[in-house]
Order: sequence, then C-alpha cells, then structure tokens
Amino acid sequence: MALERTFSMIKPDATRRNLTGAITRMLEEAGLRVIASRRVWMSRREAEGFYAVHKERPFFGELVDSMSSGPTIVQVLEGENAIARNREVMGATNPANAAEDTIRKVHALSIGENSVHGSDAPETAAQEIKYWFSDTEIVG
Ligand code: RTP
Ligand code: MG
Repeated sequence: MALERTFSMIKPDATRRNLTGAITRMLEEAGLRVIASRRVWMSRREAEGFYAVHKERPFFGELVDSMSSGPTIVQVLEGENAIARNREVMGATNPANAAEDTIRKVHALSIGENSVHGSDAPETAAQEIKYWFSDTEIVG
C-alpha cells in the first residue's frame, strides 16, 4: 500500500502538561513519521474555521474555547494507512472508552480535553493539511 498523509494536532490540554514529546513518540512508535510540525496558539476564528463541520453541535462553543486556550502542535504525519493508523493510536474520542495503550487512554482528561485530533478520512485529511500548511512546509 502506498504512503498516506494525515493531519494531527496535539491539543492545548496536552501541551499545557508538557506532553508534546511523549505524544509524538507514541505516534512515531505507531509507524507514523512527522513530515511537518508547527506550534500555534490558534485564534477563536481559526478554531471556528477548523471545526466548522461541528458548528451546529451543542459542544461547539466549548470546543472552540478549549482549542484556543493555549498552544497546539499542528502536524502532518506520513505512513502506510496513516489515517486509520493514527485514529487507532489516538483511541476513542471519550477517553473512558479508549483502548489500553492509546494516546487518549494514557493521557486524555475528558471528552473535551482529549489531547489529540486526527483526520477521519482522505478528504478531511487533505482539507485539514491545507488549512494549516503550505506545500513548501511539508518535507516528506
Ligand atoms: P477530533 O476531531 O478532535 O480528532 O476528535 P474525534 O474525531 O474523535 O471526535 P469528533 O466527533 O470529531 O469531535 C471533535 C471534538 O469535539 C469534542 N467533543 N466534545 N462534549 C461532547 O460531547 C463532545 N463531543 C465531542 C472532542 O474534544 C472531540 O475530539
Ligand atoms: Mg473528528
């Protein structure tokens, strides 16, 4: 199978607890390679744009507050089956339901502070990579 790319974020709840390295290591150990990375403190407007798909959901306000509450690491990951592989190592959205040894099981605090984001399909991966990175910032 060909190499695939996906978009990942280490969320503010995790950067606040100094978990950037620990989480990146779990991604790398899962066979994913970081081919672009930047630390950003996103504005409310950037968070609203990024999560626009959820704008009608009851948790949207909380989600935007939390994503703009501190620094985030935005990353492009590359690997075989990268989208599914990343979702697997992330674990379920609610850490209470996450499998053992997943990032959310090990590090997440709650459904709202669940430490990582990962694209869920090829179309969203392409959109989300483009939202944060120009082509020249991605070095595969
Ligand atoms: P993500 O997009 O962040 O990778 O997470 P996901 O696919 O596992 O979950 P999704 O359904 O896309 O939801 C996006 C983020 O919104 C927050 N959320 N809060 N309070 C709630 O019921 C609730 N539901 C979702 C989570 O932080 C989730 O990661
Ligand atoms: Mg999602």
